[in-house]
Formats: sequence, C-alpha cells, structure tokens
Amino acid sequence: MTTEATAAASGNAATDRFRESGKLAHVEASQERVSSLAGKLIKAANDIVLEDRVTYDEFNALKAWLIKVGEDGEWPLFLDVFLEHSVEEVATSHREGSKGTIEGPYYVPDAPEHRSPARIPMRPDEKGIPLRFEGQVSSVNGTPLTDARVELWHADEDGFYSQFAPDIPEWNLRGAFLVDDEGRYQIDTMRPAPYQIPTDGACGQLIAAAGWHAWRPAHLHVKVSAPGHELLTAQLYFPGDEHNDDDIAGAVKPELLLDIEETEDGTQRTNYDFVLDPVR
Ligand code: MBD
Ligand code: FE
Repeated sequence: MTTEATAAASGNAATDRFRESGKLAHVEASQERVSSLAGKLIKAANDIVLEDRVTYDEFNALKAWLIKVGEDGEWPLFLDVFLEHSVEEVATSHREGSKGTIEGPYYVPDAPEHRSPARIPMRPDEKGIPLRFEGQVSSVNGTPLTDARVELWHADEDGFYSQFAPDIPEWNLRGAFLVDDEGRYQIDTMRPAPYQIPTDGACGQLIAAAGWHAWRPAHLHVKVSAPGHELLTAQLYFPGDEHNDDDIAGAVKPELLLDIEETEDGTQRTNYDFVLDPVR
C-alpha cells in the first residue's frame, strides 16, 4: 500500500525534528532583548492594521490561519521559507569563505557516514539523471582540509525528502561523506527536481489565496564542516532552472549556482569547491 504525501504529515515530521534537534538547548534571551524584538513585531502588526484598515473578518481569517499553521505542523516550513534567509544573512555576514544559505525544514542529523568517493544511498530504481558531485574543501588561507565532512541531502525526482514523505527508505538521498587526503569529495547521486512546497496545508492555502507560486528551484543541500572551522550550511542550484530568480524561500545567491557538465553517457558532473572560515 502506498500512503499519500500530505502537508500535515511532512509538517508534523518537521516539527518533531525541530523539537528533537537540540537547537533550543542554548537559547537565552535577556528581558531587554525579548521586550525590544516582541515589541517591534507587535508594533509592526498594529501599524499594518491601522494603515490598511484591517476588518474583523480579516482579523478572524488571520486567527484561523495561524491556528491551522500549528495544526498542520507548518511553523518550521513557514518560518524557514519566509524568514530564515534574513537570519542566515545576519549570521554569516562576517564570513570570507563560501557563501551559505538557509537550512530549511528537512535536515536530519547523524546520517550514515561514507568515505569519498561514494554513492549516496538510493533505491535500485531511483529516478532521475545521474549526477557526479565533486570538489575540494579548503580553508580561507588555501590549505586543503583533509578532515572535512560533506553532508548532502536532497529531494528525489518527485520532489520528496526521505523521512518527511511516506514510503521512502530512511536515509535515501542523505549521507555524510568524509573527504580524501587532498580534501576532495566525490559523490554519485541523482539530480533532484524542482520542489513545490506542500499545497494542501496552511502555507499552501496562503500561497493560493495570495496568488503566489509554491516553487523552489531544484537544489542540493549541504553542510560542510571541519575541525576549527565554522560550519557551512548551503544549497546549490542548477543553471537554467526557471525558479532560480523567484525562489519562494528567497534562498538563491549567484555564488551558489553549479556549473553542470554533460558527459557522453547522458550523466552529468559538477565540481564545487568549498572554502571554510576558521573559527576566530
Ligand atoms: C525545502 O526543500 C527547502 O529547502 C526549504 C528551504 C523550504 C521548503 C522546502
Ligand atoms: Fe530543500
């Protein structure tokens, strides 16, 4: 039996993942900071009500929608799509190495480790164009980082992520890859498809009501790490994708576009080098 992929199922899986992620372990905020940020947010909302003369019907529609975001487990999706890009910009503005971008709601830590060169775990009949993804990891001073790790996760040809959609093996298209003694990685995978955020949940309802589209360009997610260096979280995009210029999540940067080489056997290759900032 196959189960339908639903917004609420993937949303609730993302919500559970977030709760278990440990990201809240060191959260501390002073009373001054909470008062300032919450005060500004509330003032901004009140300013909109007054400027745009928001009605009771609109106020009630907002309440119902906010309740549904929670019921569908879509707070991680909503916040990662509409706000994380600005948070990431602030967090990484000091960096000299590779550009990063948002993590999104579908990362799972502790993926099985493989030594490069390797093939990412995939189904025997995994659909798509085979893609060899390779490159080198170095520090900003040019030294190759021979103890780096490249974590890779991405959607399948149908736009679904393992552990968030039904009937996909647990670690499908997810893995952690140890670089070789020159800091190089080589991973064989399948090119992912453009991704449409779930249309049947609260986020989809907002997007439809506003007449927006729900697409993200096809992307590879990575986390690149090495001892003594800042963790790089990024996504890489494919040239020519029609959504590179209007990503619903606002997470595309020109530095994150891959250069794709077609080989004679119909497979594709791409080289992307990562430069990590040392921890200062
Ligand atoms: C994704 O695959 C994604 O990367 C983001 C940021 C939001 C929703 C789905
Ligand atoms: Fe994604």
